[in-house]
Amino acid sequence: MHAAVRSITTTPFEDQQVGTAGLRKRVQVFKQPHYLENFVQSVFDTHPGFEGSTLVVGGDGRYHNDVAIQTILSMAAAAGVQRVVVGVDGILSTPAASHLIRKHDAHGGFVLSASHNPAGPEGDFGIKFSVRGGGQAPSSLTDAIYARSRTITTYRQIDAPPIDLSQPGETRLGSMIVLCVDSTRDYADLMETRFDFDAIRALLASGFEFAFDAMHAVTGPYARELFVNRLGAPESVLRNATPLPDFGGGHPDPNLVYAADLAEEVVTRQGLDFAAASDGDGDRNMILGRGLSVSPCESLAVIAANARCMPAYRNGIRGAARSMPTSRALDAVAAQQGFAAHETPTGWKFFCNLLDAGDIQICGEESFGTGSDHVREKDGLWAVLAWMNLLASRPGQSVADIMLDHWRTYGRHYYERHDYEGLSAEQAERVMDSLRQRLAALPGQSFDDLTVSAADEFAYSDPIDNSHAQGQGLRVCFGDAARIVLRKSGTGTSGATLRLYLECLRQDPWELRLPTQEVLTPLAVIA
Ligand code: VG1
Ligand code: CO
Repeated sequence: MHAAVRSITTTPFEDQQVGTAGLRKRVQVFKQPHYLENFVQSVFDTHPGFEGSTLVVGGDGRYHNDVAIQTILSMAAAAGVQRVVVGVDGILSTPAASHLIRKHDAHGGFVLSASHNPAGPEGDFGIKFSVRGGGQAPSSLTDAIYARSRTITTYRQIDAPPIDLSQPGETRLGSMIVLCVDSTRDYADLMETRFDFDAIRALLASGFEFAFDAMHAVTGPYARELFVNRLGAPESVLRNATPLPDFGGGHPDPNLVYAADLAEEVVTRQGLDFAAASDGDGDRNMILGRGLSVSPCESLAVIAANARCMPAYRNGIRGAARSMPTSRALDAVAAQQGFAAHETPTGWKFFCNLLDAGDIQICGEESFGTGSDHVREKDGLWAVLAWMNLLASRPGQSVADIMLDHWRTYGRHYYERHDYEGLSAEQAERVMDSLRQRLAALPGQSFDDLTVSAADEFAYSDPIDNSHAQGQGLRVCFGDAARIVLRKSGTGTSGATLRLYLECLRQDPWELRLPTQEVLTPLAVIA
């Protein structure tokens, strides 16, 4: 079928600068005529090489996903893309999309998601562009896309009716091939190469009580393929496993606030051995054990400390990385085990060069994100399987046993993040500025029994491509004992959010099981 390419005249929008993870705005903003088109064309104009190549497209299934996908398909055909790989119904989790980009050696991919932000006509929408290799576009590229979006005058589409994406199979759009795939199979195949599925199957068959909450978002079908079809668990382990365009009216952010029911069942009522949840686009994870929740910083440290139990890392790892605000629990493991520990700015894209170079195998963020070198995004279900693999390798031990053992070996980094939402940009800047002004004078000053050892504004030089990222958050260190971090969020869609991160290390045996609040309150007062 031949289809005519149409050039459509447009005018620029001024606000298409991406944040920590893609361009994220209210649905109403994305629904404006030309808004999505301008951004997508700016990508095609800025990042050459799409002609004759493969593109991956999919999203978390939220409201407006279907419409946006058809727009991108028609623009891809006009841009001369040879083949688009798209998920059935246009659905792909963020890690599954990264995997498909790698598997098909695609030139790039578009993932439509605003992660855990609420969906629906009044909710949020977003788009992330990923490059070959499956990682989100680096800042140099997103800056160029932003610059292009401010001068754009036309975009191109082809004239063709929408494509049916309800079944796997191949169709044509103009001269472009649209390959619609069931990505749950590809994804589960990848997981089978990373974990000891036999051991996990045996664990699940041994009376181990487990639940996974997909929060009505993208991971339901992936979780069914993994836990039910391949690992033999009953369907009843799945909660909220049907993706809904409005996420059931919920807020698919897997934490103790938004996954409160699951937390109450496992942590308070101690009703299950192990439970987990994931977010809107499937890249975040929450880990719960009978009677306790595992903080993401510690989950990262525990997974890295026990990497050898996973078949992929039988011989150990060369290195691991954490985002700057993530607690130094990982560093304590690295120091004892002798692997490298890297500290990068917030946002998964900063891990990608290190992963590509083989310098790190495992990485994570305090914001419920953990992952490895199997893809170039954080991966919620990967983290859940990593924990199951770990539990399977330590028969008879509970999550609580594993944590206590970990704290005895490495100490416990008590940790908390406080979010100050709904601020004006000026208010947020003023708070940042007042601390920024004081940084130089802080070292040597004492607060209670803590003395500031270093205070600075975090900047990062990428060791692989020497790119530089400045203004990545303010940090005040009290040696290894404690740390305060303050930074501005880059994922909001209205107003400004400040995040305050508090961390305190305790190593004495009697200090390993204190209430987090009790340990951190003095530090909060100092902050
Ligand atoms: C937040 C988190 C950050 C994460 C980002 C994207 O960014 O703090 O660690 O990488 O969200 O996560 P910010 O700038 O608001 O602090 V998401 O799941 O898109 O899945
Ligand atoms: Co997410």
